[in-house]
Order: sequence, then C-alpha cells, then structure tokens
Amino acid sequence: MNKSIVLALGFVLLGVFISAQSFEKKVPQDFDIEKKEIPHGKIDTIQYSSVTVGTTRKALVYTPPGYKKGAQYPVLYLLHGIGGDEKEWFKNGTPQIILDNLYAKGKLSPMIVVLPNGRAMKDDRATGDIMAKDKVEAFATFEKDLLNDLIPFVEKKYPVKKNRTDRAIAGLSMGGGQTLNFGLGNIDTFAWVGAFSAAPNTKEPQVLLPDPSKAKVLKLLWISCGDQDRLMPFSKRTSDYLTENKIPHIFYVEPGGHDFKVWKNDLYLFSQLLFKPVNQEDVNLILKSQ
Ligand code: FER
Repeated sequence: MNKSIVLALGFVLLGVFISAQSFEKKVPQDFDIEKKEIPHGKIDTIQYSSVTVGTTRKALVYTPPGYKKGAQYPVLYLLHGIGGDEKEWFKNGTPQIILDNLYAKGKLSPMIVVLPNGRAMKDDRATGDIMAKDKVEAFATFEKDLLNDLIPFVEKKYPVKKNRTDRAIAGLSMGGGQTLNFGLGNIDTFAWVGAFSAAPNTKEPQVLLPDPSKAKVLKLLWISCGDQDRLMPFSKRTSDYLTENKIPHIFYVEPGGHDFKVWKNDLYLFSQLLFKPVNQEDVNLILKSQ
C-alpha cells in the first residue's frame, strides 16, 4: 500500500479511536430521548430467592445493545431512593434510554445494570409511611440481601466477571447512602462507587472509613449533589473527610435540587467513567465544569 494511504488510514482509525474513547461532559439535549434508529438494550424483570428477607424478590436487569451470552460483563448495581422500588430508576430516570444513547456514540464500556429493590423486607413496596422506622431500617438490611442473595444470583444467571474491579455500586439519595455504606464497607466487593445526593442514612465519615487509606484501592469514588439540595451536608462532610485524608475522589456539585434531573445527569457522567482506565483529563473536565 502507498505510504500516504497508510498514513491517511492511520489518522482515520486514530480519529475513530479518539472519538470512541473521548468523554462527553456536556450533556446533549437529546441524551434522554429515545431514538428508534439505534440499537437498544433490553430490560428484564428477574426474581431471586432471598435468604435474608425470606421471600422471592424482584429486580430489573438492563443488558446492553449487542449483549451476547458468550461474552463476560462487569455489573453496575444502581439503587433507588426512599420513595421508590426496583422500578423507580426505570420509570423516572430512563437509564435504558440514556445508556442506549451513550452506547450508540461509543462512550460506554459494555456492562450489565441491575436495578434492585433496596428496601429489604417482606412488603418491600413504597406504600404507606415510607419514613416508618422498619422501612428505613430495611434499607440497611439490604446490604446482606445484596451481598449474600442478589449478587450470587446475578453471577450465576448472567455471564459476568466476578472481580471487585468488575463491580460498581451507585444510587440516588437513600440509595446514595447505601452506596457509600455498602461500597466503602465492602471494598473487596466493589471498586467503583457513585453516591448521588446521599441521604441521612449515610454513615458518618469516621464510621464509613475508619482507616481512610483503605479507599485508595478504589478505581473511582464519585460523590455528587445538587447545589440546592438540603441533603448537601451528607455529601460534603464525606468529601471533606476524604480530602483531609488525601483520598482521591470526585466531588461534583451541580446546579439543581433533589430530583431526577440531577440524577440523570449524574448517571450520564458517572457511567462513562466505569470499567475503563480512569483518565485524569476526564476527571479534570468534570471538576472544572462546576
Ligand atoms: C430524611 C430525608 C430524606 C431521610 C431520608 C431521606 C431517612 C431520603 C430521601 C430520598 O431517598 O429521596 O430525613 O431519613
């Protein structure tokens, strides 16, 4: 082949590679609009038997476009808030649309996303007094259900990788608190941790991480919150403690309150960072944008 053609082809391939890898910080207006013409992932409801709760429990599972049983995928466990259940993200945050759109642009590492029900009790519906003591406590009980029942089920039923570096946990509000409590409490299980607008169930920093240096093995520790959210102190005190102890993390403060506009934006940014080498330039882009 002629040298200049080789060179030109090289640049084209490099261009494709760079655009496929580059991080998209600016959220496009159509990031959550369904597009018929692109490949779609699939949402299924699964049922697993929970020894922790003593019932059969439901979760939704999103498999990515082009999902093949022969491949092996990392898994993101994505948790809901106090007023929700396993369908909350799906109904209000449309992660399947946001992620389909990101896949179509080559911005995501292929992953399976599990949307559990984080209220681990026999009646796990978000009905009646959602702030009742037993219902709030069930969000803590979910740690056992997740580690001992749901993760083993997912890892048996789906073709997934089983290293800590292949598991991410993220969530909004009560799910953000669960993310910090369970993620930082089980660093041998999760390497990617994303807390969106963490709620008062978030343990105090010294309890979360008595030995802060342990968090250095995390691939990514993301804490975000809307600047108008009255729950900001729970994110800020955690980030301050990490900063004091020189633990690398992203503290992303964005315009907004305690709502899905913020959480969809968080998912859009956070998901692009998962399961690939963390690129300091991408992290700087996020930090500079606040
Ligand atoms: C609280 C305020 C907010 C609280 C929980 C929340 C358990 C959770 C909010 C959410 O998940 O959206 O005092 O106490």
